[in-house]
Amino acid sequence: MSDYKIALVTGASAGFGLEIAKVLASNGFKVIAAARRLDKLEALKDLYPSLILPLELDVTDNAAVEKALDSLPFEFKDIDVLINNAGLALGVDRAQNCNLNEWNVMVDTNIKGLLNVTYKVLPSMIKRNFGYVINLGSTAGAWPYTGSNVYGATKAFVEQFSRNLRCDTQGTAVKVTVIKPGLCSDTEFSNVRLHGDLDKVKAVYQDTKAITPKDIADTVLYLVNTPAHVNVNEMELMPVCQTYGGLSVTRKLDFNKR
Ligand code: NDP
Ligand code: 8X3
Repeated sequence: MSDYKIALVTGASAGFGLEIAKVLASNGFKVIAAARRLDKLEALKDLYPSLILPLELDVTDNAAVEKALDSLPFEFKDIDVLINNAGLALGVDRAQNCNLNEWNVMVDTNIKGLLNVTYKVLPSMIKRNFGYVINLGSTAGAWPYTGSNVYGATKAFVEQFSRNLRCDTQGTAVKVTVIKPGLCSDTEFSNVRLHGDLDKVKAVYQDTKAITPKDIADTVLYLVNTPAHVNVNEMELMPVCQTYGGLSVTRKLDFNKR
């Protein structure tokens, strides 16, 4: 049984976040389940009525984050575990063909949203000398690929911010981990990224056995059960069917073409 009792999971209406909330609640956690789609969170609450607190929240709206977290009921107030999971990718085009608004949405959600929530929750953990911040990065934060441009860069931010949080929490019992998954299926991620083009979504996972939300939720469960003196800094997970790409070379590149 984990020493931690209360978790805030952002992006709990789908994918990893939904499964993390379920697994934590199944293991006795009180879970503040945050996302924009309240109906999905209410459905989650129906499964664990006394353990789930649905919280309609857009993490990009800092005023809303402040207000929501200041208004938590007493029994959910002291957040022990923060799972910064809300995030998204938009598009797979090369940078020169991208949509600036989509870049900004990724920055606002994956970087600023994560900061808004962390900024609000971390001080109480430090004050209580007790807590755990788990951030969802991605293999895309470390390993570049065509079309990853801003998405990968936001996840590189998450990775380095997590490392820097380890430095800033030094001297306290607060833990920080960044989980960096690779190819994962059974979430809405590719549907969002590919703007609902189901054929393209299907092609992403065709003939693979990708990581599932359950794999990620079990990883979180493992982390929150590590001994108090152990900090797992980073976890990079890929399905066995995925591995690193090689460096890419264009042969016979025409420098004179204008
Ligand atoms: P999903 O699209 O299935 O879920 C994303 C969740 O984030 C949803 O609950 C969504 O809820 C929430 N969300 C999005 N924007 C906001 C916002 N502005 N405010 C609050 N909540 C928001 O994606 P995954 O579960 O696959 O991904 C979860 C995390 O894991 C992301 O950070 C993603 O980058 C990362 N990741 C995913 C991988 C994958 O292949 N699936 C691999 C590596 C990392 P709602 O729309 O209701 O607000
Ligand atoms: C999601 C993994 O490979 O689609 O973060 O970028 S990938």
